[in-house]
Amino acid sequence: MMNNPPVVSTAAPVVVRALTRQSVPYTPIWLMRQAGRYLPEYRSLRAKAGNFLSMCQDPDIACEITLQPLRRFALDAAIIFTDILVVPDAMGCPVEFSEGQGPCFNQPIQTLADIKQLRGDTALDHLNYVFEAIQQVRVALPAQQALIGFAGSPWTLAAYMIEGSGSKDFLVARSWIYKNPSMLHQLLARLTQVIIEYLNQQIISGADVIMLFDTWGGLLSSEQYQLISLAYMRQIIAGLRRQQADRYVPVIVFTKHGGQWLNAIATTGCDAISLDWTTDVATARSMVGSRVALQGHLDPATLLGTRQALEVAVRQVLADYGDGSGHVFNLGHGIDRHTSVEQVQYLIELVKDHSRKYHLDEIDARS
Ligand code: 1CP
Repeated sequence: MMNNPPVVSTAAPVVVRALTRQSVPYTPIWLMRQAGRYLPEYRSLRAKAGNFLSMCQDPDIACEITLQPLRRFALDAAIIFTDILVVPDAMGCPVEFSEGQGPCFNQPIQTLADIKQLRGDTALDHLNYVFEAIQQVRVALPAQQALIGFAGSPWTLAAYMIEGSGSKDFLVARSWIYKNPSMLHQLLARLTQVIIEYLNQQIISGADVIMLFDTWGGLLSSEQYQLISLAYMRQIIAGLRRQQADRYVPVIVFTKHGGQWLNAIATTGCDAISLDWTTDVATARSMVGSRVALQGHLDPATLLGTRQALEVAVRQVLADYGDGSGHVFNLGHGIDRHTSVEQVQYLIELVKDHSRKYHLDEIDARS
């Protein structure tokens, strides 16, 4: 079955056009975690600001960091500088980012009372700094470059709130599926409502694209993935006001290690699926056909290898997708902090140089 793609203006950013499978002259590119510690200008701002969360909460700084990678590289999109964990924080479950230790919740969710105490409607009042930063970036960004807004999936956020920190397997959070299923679903439902309003407000503030980061969906069994993660992402997508008066805002879903569930993800109503590095683009395309666009999947480790190996890998990803629109070049996960800026520069040149030949028919069709 083919979904009818929404009609998007030819003046829309290239990334928006690719995500809605409209013709584009080349494959656009942006990179997960493109703002961050591999950039010297980020490190120097971070050293001055001291604290990661306070950088997110200052719209001027968040705007500046969002734009840093776009000043250096010919990227086709910016992603707003914030974190998925600002949402639990705004709901009254405070998060701290301590140096070298990752995120930490000092009062993890343990009881039904903890869930009932979380802010619902009023959580958004504590996220104004995100909306202000989005407005500032949208004003500063050229029209052809898209601004990506985002949120964590309800399951991914719940996993941190229950576990209290990052984890390899989130065993405490997963044990709730079998110990406290009704409490877990109440938490997921509450998060879902807040995320819908949060993302709609990002759209109103100027986000051109929305991405859902379901980083820990891949830890679930196939059955539980549908019930605990996908069902709530489906509700979120249904609740988003994607069609604005003057523009359409596509939605991307990223479930890390979700390669076996691409068909199910394609039924959520999303416009695109982001692939991690374990699911190649050709396999993904054969699974989902042209129902949704694809993003990803270059292994972030290729940026730590030789230039030759990077070129081979980039050409492979482009050839795997093949002719036509519907692909946004990206990594399979975030850039590693030890990546060199030269290698990122080279990656972007390679994609620009080698992708045009896959879009020749589209250019002919338009002229
Ligand atoms: O300077 C620092 O020490 C902070 C490092 C850092 C950065 C740069 C963190 C802490 N978050 C961020 C920004 C961020 N986080 C962005 C915007 C920047 C960009 O993409 O250019 C985004 C989209 C995120 C999203 C995010 N945060 C996710 C989902 C995507 C993913 O990477 O899977 C997750 C899981 C987080 C939690 C988080 N925040 C920070 C860290 C180190 C982590 C991961 C912790 C863990 O492993 O559990």
